[in-house]
Amino acid sequence: MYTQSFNVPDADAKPGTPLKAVPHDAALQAHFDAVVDADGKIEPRDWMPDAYRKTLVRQISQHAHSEIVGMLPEGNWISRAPSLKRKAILVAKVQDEGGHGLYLYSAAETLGTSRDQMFEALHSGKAKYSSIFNYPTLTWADVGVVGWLVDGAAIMNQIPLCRCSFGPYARAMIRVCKEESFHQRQGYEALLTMMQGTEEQKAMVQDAVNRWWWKCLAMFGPPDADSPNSVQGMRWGIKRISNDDLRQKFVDATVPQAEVLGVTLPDPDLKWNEARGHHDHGQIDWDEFWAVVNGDGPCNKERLATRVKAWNDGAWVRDAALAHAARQQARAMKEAA
Ligand code: BYC
Repeated sequence: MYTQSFNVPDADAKPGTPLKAVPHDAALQAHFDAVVDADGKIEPRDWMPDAYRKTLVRQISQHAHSEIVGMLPEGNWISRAPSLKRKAILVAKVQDEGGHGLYLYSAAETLGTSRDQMFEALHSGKAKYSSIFNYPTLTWADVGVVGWLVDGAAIMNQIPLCRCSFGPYARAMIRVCKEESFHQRQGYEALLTMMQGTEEQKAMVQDAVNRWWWKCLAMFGPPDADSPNSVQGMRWGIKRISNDDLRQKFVDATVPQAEVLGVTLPDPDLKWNEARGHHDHGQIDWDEFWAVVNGDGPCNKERLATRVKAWNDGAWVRDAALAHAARQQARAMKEAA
């Protein structure tokens, strides 16, 4: 056996068991199903159905794009942060998001898609990224609210992904979630400080909450009944909790935080339902969500143009790094000869 890619499945596969010689696809499929059913991990070297690979590339690359585009609304406030402390925190947070993008692009690359292909899809407008980053950050309070609510929603969605059936994605998410937790707390703490300030500052926080709340609820994706990818994603152990259930968990977790903060969540229908043991909430505007996903949000064009410009402006760095690597390789070969 020369490489792991020639490995094939055991008859009684256990999670993490290396594959051995494979006579036909049915055995491969059976091994894959057994690993997934046993909550094991599928690794890049393992056989996997094409549709599983495609779904992962779709989700992980969309996720990576979201992290990179997600640097923009907050990055926009770095030069205007109100103190050195807030600036240092914000710089660290935005850098973290860039790092998350890089782990995720690396995880997607293990599935055989190149980074150039993924960037091409983003820059040409073919690829999706989270709807939430197509809204503007109008005031300093938006930076706090993005940390509290957007990162809070991201954590809710991403903690189950730490148990995703695809090993590289699951492992990347463990570190991402730890960092997201710091992001959420720094946002909440910044808002707590503002809520102890002047009436103007309090009004600024409430205004930001009013503008972001519904967008954050939509972030979890369409209702389960209208989510074409959910059933298969859950069958494959990629998604562990449905869009609606995650949204509900987010609402239930956020209501008491809003009370401590002293803000009102802008939904007259938001109330505790004793029978369900959850909060009921009002209707999300799905027409707006789909308009934004399809390119018609307030900032879609600006976000994409900024990414494309950053890519073009960075061409000389990539060229220089490649030239340097080629020279080093040539020197190493000469020395070895
Ligand atoms: N925005 O069948 P569904 C972050 C699309 S990073 C845009 O439910 P699925 C952060 C969906 O892609 C946040 N599109 O799909 C970063 C699908 O279209 P395609 C990003 C959305 O995949 C920096 C169609 O709607 N997090 O938080 O089963 C700073 C039908 O949906 C959205 C991730 O990417 C949306 N909100 O479930 C701060 C997490 N929702 O692809 C914070 C990983 C749905 O069929 N991704 N669509 O053309 C996931 O968990 C899942 O992909 C989703 C959607 C829950 C997002």
